[in-house]
Amino acid sequence: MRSRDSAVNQMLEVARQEAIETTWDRFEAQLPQCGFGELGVCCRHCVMGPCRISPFEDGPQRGICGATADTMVARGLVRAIAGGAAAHSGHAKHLAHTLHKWVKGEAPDYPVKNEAKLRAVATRQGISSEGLDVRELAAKVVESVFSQFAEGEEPLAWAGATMTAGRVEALAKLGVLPVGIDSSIAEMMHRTHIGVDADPVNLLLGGISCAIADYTGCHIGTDLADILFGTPVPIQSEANMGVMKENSVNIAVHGHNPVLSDVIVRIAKEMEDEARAAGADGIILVGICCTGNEVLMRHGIPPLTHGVSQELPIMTGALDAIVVDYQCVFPSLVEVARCYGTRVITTMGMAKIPGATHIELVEGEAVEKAKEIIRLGIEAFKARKGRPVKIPQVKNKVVSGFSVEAIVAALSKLNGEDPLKPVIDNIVNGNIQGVVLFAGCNNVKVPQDNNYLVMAEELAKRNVLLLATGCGAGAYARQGFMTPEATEKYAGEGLKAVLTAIGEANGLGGPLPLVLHMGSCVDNTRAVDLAVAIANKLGVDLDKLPVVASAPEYKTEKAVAIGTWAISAGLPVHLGVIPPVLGSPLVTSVLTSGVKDLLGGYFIVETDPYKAAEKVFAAIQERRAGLGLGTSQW
Ligand code: NFS
Ligand code: SF4
Repeated sequence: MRSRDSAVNQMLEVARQEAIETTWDRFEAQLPQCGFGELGVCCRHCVMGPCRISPFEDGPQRGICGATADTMVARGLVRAIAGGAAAHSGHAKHLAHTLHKWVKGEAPDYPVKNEAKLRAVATRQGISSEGLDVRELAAKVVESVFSQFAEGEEPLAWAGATMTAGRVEALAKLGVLPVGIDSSIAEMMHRTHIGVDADPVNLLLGGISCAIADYTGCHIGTDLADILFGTPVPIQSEANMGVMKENSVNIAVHGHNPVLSDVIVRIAKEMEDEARAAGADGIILVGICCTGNEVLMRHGIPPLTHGVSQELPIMTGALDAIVVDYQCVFPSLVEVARCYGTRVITTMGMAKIPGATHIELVEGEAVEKAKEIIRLGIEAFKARKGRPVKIPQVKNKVVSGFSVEAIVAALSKLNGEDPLKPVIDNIVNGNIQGVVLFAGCNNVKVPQDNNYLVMAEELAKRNVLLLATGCGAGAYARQGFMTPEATEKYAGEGLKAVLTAIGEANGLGGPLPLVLHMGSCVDNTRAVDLAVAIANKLGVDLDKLPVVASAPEYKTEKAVAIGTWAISAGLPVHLGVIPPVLGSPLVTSVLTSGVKDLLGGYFIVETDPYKAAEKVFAAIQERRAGLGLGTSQW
C-alpha cells in the first residue's frame, strides 16, 4: 500500500497508465538505500572523505581524521537541526522584512491586520505600546525581532518570554540557551566542520541549543503571520482533490510562507471576472503543504494534498497553476507539469526550479505580481479547455482554525472567568487522559497517512485530546478526521463529552472536531503556548504534563529541529520513522533516555502505529501518575 488516501491511489493508477514517474517510483529506484547512511555513519565533511564506519569489527571504526561513529552520528544530527533552524528562521525573517517594509512605507499591500496581536506580542516582549500608533509599534516589534537573529549578550528574549520559568532555568543550567538565531546556526556549522567538536555529547548539547533557536524562529514566524494576516478562528472548508472543478481555473499555492499566498487569496476574488471572460466558472484556489495550512486556517482555502503526493493533482489534468514559495516543494513538479500544461511558478529568488516560470515576489508590488501569476493560471485554463480531466471525486469536510486564541475563546463560553479550568478539570477527572500533538510530514517510507490515522483512532478511543499541525494536520483534514462526525465515531466517552460540551456552548450543535487543526509547522509553537498556559496554571513545568508530541511520518530537517526542541521543552516525542542515529549506540541512548534526566523529554522510536499509540499512552500514564492523577490501563 502506498497511501491510505483514495484520491492519491486513484491518481497513482493514472500515473501508472500514463507512465508518469512519481515519488514512490523514485523511492523504489533508490532501494536498497545505503546502510551506512541509514545508520548515520558516513561523513562528507571534508574532501579526504567520504568516510564510513563499518558495522563489522574487522572493518574501519574511524574516519580518516579519526572521527568515530559517535562523532559522525552526532555531527550529522546537529547539522540537520541547523538546517531546519535555518529554514524556519528564514521564514520568520522574511515575515519580519515584510512588516519592516510596511513600516517604512515600501509595502502598502501588507498593513498590520491584527493590531490586538501586535499589542499583545509587544507587551509579552516588554515593549511599551504607550502612545505609539500601529506603525510605530510595529517598528519596535520588528526591531526586537531582528535583535533575535544576531549574536546578543543575553539569551533569546522571544524564547524566554514564551516558555515556563522552569524551562528557562533548566536550559540555562545546561548552558544551552542560545544568544542569537543566526549565530547559533553558524556555530553549529562551525562545530561540525572537520576538526572542531568531536565530543558526541557536547555536540548534542549544541544541537539542543540550536533547536531552541529553531523554536524561537518558529514562534516569531507564527506571531508575525498573525500580526500581518490575522489570527485564525474556526472556519469550515473541504479537503482533498475533489475540490477542484473541471470548468474552473484551479490554482494551487504551495510551500510555507503566507507572504505571497495571502495576497493571492485576496486578489483572486477580484479576478473572477477575468476568469469568466476566459470561459471558466470562476477561480478555485487550493493549498498544498504548509502554505496550504496557512490559507486554510485564515481563509478556508481547501487543502488539496500534502507532502509525498504533491505531484499527483497535476495528473488530473485540471490543475492550471502551482505557485510555490519555498521548502518541501519537490523539483519533480516541473517534469510532471510539462506533460499536462500546468504552470509551475516559482516566486522566491532563493528557491528556483529549472523549467519553472519565475515571477519574483516583490513586496512593494505584491498585488501586481499576484495578478500576473493568476493570469498565467487563466491562460493555462484557456489552453486546456476541452481536454479531458480526471478529478478523483474525493473530498471531506474540515473544520480548522484552532489558534490558542480561538481555543481559549471557545473555552471561555464554558467558564468566562477561567477558560482553562474546564480542560484542567477534565484532565484531572480523567475524561481527558492527556494531550497528543501530531506534527510533521508524510514520508514515502510509510504508507501515506496510515500512522496518523491508526494512532488517532487508537488514542481517541482512550480519551486522548488530539491536536495536529503541518502535513499531519493535512492527513486528518483529507481523511475526514477534523469533523464533529469523526468525534462521534472515534472518541471515547470522556473525550466525546468534553468536546460536545465545548461545541454546544459555542452553538455548534455538536462536538468539536476529533483532531484540532493548529496550523502549519511553525505553528507548533501554538501548541507550546497552550501547554505553557496549562503548566503555569497548574504551577508545574512542562516536563510534568501528560502531553506528548508525535511525528509518525516525518521527513525533513525542520522536523528534526522541532522534535529536538520538543524534547528540550520536556515532552516525550514519538518518531514513526527511524532517524539515522542507530550507528551510534551512545547517541541513541542519550536521545531515548539520557536526555530525560536532564530535561524531562526524550524520543520514543516506534514504527508500528499500534505499538506507537500504546507507548505514547504509557508515557501519558507515567505523567499522570507523577501528578498523582488517576491512571488508566491500555
Ligand atoms: Ni512541516 Fe510544512 Fe509538510 Fe513536513 Fe514540509 S510542508 S513545514 S516539513 S513536509 S509537515
Ligand atoms: Fe572523513 Fe573526518 Fe573528513 Fe569526515 S571529516 S570525511 S570523517 S576525514
